[in-house]
Amino acid sequence: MKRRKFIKAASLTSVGLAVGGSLMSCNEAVSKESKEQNEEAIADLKGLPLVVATWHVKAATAKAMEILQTGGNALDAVEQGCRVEEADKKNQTVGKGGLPDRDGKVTLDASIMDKHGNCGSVVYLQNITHAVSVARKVMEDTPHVMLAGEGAKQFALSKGFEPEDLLTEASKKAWEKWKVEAQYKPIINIENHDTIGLLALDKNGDISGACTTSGLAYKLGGRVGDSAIIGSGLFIDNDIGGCVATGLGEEVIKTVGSFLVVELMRQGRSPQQACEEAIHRIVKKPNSNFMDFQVGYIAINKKGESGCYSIHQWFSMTKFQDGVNAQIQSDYFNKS
Ligand code: SD4
Repeated sequence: MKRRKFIKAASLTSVGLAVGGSLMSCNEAVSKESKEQNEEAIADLKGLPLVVATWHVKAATAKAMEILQTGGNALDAVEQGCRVEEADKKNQTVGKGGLPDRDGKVTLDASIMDKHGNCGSVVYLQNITHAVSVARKVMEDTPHVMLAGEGAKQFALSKGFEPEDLLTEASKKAWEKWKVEAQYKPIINIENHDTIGLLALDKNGDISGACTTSGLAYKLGGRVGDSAIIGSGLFIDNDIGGCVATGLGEEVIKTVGSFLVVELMRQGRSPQQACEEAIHRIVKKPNSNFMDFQVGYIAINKKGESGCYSIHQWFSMTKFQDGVNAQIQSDYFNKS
């Protein structure tokens, strides 16, 4: 809203200047009003640029902020931020080093969405570390939104991505230990990193988002989660704001969570209120077994406000704004 005012004010001012001095004096009142609108709009943009991410990923938000501060746009920022975690072998939930499915295969889901509402995603991608960059290529270089499995891999190779073995020794060991009992149970995450979702608002007030994951550890072969499903794991509307999800993807998909959060913001809720309502939709379902799983949302709006909320304790958001890169513990539903 305010940015539109700013653009309108700026264009009104330039029209006034273009038509010369005499008209300018006739338009003095308009110019004064425009100047005030202009100042008001600039004041509103003080919290920009802004980067938020799911979990404790300060290196990723720092990278994204560096991109924004050196002239990059929100789309470049979210992609580069995600790549930091994808390359980190110690992060066993994303990219290289991700925990495998029950057959020992590391399969990745990722998505990206820009200020125009363009989007790209990959699901069940194997042997390529930077799934988020493949998703961006799908968005920019194909007429499609989503590529899956072998097709996604062949597409990535055709774009020059290097094939790699993503199963690290540590993840292989964890899988072998899991195989002893081979019980599938989603784990309520109390660690400080997991699927990474990143949202950025750049200096122009434009929003982009991205999400990347190796999905649930020891999932069934072929399983796809929410992270690459536009509207579930990620949604951006540049007029309103953006949202990304983490946690049990099946529950996010069933409620089209990120789209819901953005629509709630469109109806006037703050990012915090919208995230809370989207979590309530999950836990208040009849027969919800929410005690057994975690879901968390983070969201931002055009004003540079942000929010986060989860079902259980220990979800966190990393936020880089006004020179401060900080981990923020999320409020949560289950206080029992
Ligand atoms: C999925 N949402 O594949 C992802 C996993 C995740 O925190 O976010 N874990 O369901």
